[in-house]
Amino acid sequence: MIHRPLSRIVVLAGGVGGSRFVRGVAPLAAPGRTTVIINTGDDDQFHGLQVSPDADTILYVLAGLADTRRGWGRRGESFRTLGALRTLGNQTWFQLGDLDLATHIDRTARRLAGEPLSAIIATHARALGISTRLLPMTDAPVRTRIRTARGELAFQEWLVRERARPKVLSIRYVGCRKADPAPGVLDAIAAADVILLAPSNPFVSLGPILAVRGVRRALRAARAPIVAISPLIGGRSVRGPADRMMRALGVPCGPAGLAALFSDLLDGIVVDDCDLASARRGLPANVAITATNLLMTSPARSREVADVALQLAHSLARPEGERP
Ligand code: FO1
Repeated sequence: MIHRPLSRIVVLAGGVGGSRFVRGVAPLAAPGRTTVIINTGDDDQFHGLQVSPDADTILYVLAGLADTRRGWGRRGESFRTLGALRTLGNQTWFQLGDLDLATHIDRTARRLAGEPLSAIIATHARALGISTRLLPMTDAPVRTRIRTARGELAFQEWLVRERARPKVLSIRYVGCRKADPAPGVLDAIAAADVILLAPSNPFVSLGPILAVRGVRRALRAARAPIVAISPLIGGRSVRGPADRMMRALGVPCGPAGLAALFSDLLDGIVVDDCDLASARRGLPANVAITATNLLMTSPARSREVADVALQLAHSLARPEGERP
């Protein structure tokens, strides 16, 4: 079923939750009508290669190439090159599979030749037959850094090397003040009929996107309703460290805490069935709430969640003018 075929849908996304949600939105929209604005704060360099984990995860999921059980990388790949790099004395805690490496080699070569990241992601999407428009939040380098009691770490050092164990004291997005949105980002937000905040980590997936110059302002000015999908079920993140981060940073770990982080933006929120009562108690009256089973364990479940989010957003659409 195609959802309101002419609606222009913008999704802000990052991480595994983001990719699972985007896999549900894409088949419900007409080709070319969905734009995904992707977090690049997780990007880093390994073995001299430029790695963009969230862009690649979304690319592989939409192309049907992802290792969906693991949540990142490509299905059926081996790690022989990584093993050879280890033999040569390199650190290999960030696992890059042999097929995934092709993406990083090509991205790095194109970057060195002067192509911006947005053009490279568009080339990769086209090559893999993806009709959804994928935009990085910015072409400029923005890096999420995590301040912990053991010092400040790059995001992947904290998440993968340290297994998200050091307690988070604060988070910063280095470079965001100088980062302009990638070409097409602000136009897509302004032209959107529906804007969805994917069930991604609010601090390290959505936070960097909102910190890029002018993005939050553009969202506030957008005529489209903005609906967030909760990454939490019963106070726990479905995957990843969002719940621990919220607690460490003193944000209530539930729909109310999430809504507070986006209070200037939200028109609606989709929560899990088990969180409906607490959402009704804790959310401001101007945020519409709907509930469903938020576990996206299959493409069909992703479509169901996307369908609920789109229905809520369409019910909140204002035909004319800016948000009140
Ligand atoms: N996550 C891990 O937990 N361990 C890894 O070794 C790892 C490698 C990796 C390689 C490429 C890629 O695109 C993603 C990778 N991820 C890995 C996932 C990544 O660290 C995070 O899921 C995202 O950055 C969070 O959004």
